Amino acid sequence: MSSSATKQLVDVLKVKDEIMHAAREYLRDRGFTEILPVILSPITDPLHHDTFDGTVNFYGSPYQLTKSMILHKQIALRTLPRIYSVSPNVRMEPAERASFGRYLAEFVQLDLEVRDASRDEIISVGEGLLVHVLTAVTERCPAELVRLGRDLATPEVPFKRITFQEAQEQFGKGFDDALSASLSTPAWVIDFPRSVREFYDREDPARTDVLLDMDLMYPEGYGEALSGGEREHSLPRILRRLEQDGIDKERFSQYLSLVEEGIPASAGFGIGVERLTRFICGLENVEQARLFPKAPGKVGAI
Ligand code: ASN
Repeated sequence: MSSSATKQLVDVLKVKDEIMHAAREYLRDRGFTEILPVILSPITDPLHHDTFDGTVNFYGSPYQLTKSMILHKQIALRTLPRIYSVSPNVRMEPAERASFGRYLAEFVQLDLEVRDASRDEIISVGEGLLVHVLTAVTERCPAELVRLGRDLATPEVPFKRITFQEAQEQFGKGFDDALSASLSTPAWVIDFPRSVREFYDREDPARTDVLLDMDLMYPEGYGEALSGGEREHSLPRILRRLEQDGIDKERFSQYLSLVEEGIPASAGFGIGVERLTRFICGLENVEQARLFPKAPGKVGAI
């Protein structure tokens, strides 16, 4: 690595450290408890897009590397009302995605969930968290930001909202990049159609093809920041959604037994730590946001 790249990495890692410190500070002040991440489990997020599964032979049983902690977050809320985890995720995306500059095959999500929360409440947690982190980094890392050439503005809340349908009408299919490039402050995309998201995102009772979920988009073309929403928690609705998605319910048998016993209603989101670092530091590629990056398809990285 060149000495200028090494110097940049030192600043980026300092900013990332401050991001995590500020995020933990914000969540702890609002009654969240940090839970330790799950790395191996017979169940994980099925995701809606292509990834190759990371399967480990766990004493003769296939266990998967975590793709997101969503199902464990729902179960954890049986024990604690407001939780978050700094959760390593492995998503072996198709190799072409490395060229987009925002995918890592191994990344970390700050993944949170709140019992009995609505989407609006969780949207305010997301806005407050981002504003707190941006303010803290601006105050505590001024020299690093100057060296990185980044002049950050703290956005005003509430952030603008646009529905999935409006975004598609204005920016076309796969609108993320065009929408993000058009923004000068972060904005929410809400109301995704059921067909493009996972079985755990809750349907709007008034419009069953629309989900009570959301993504946050960064401005300036940095793309998606986070995904989340309200969750399905009733067994019959979850079983119906699994069937509609053509997913064999046996794959989730341990989860479904716990849902049958009862899991609470909830809402939450997961925000990608490296993407947040990339946005705050103004980096070209998310691979510059961590030590030991593993980009899709790039075999050999340690
Ligand atoms: N962590 C996200 C959520 O809470 C799910 C994901 O990353 N697929 O909704």
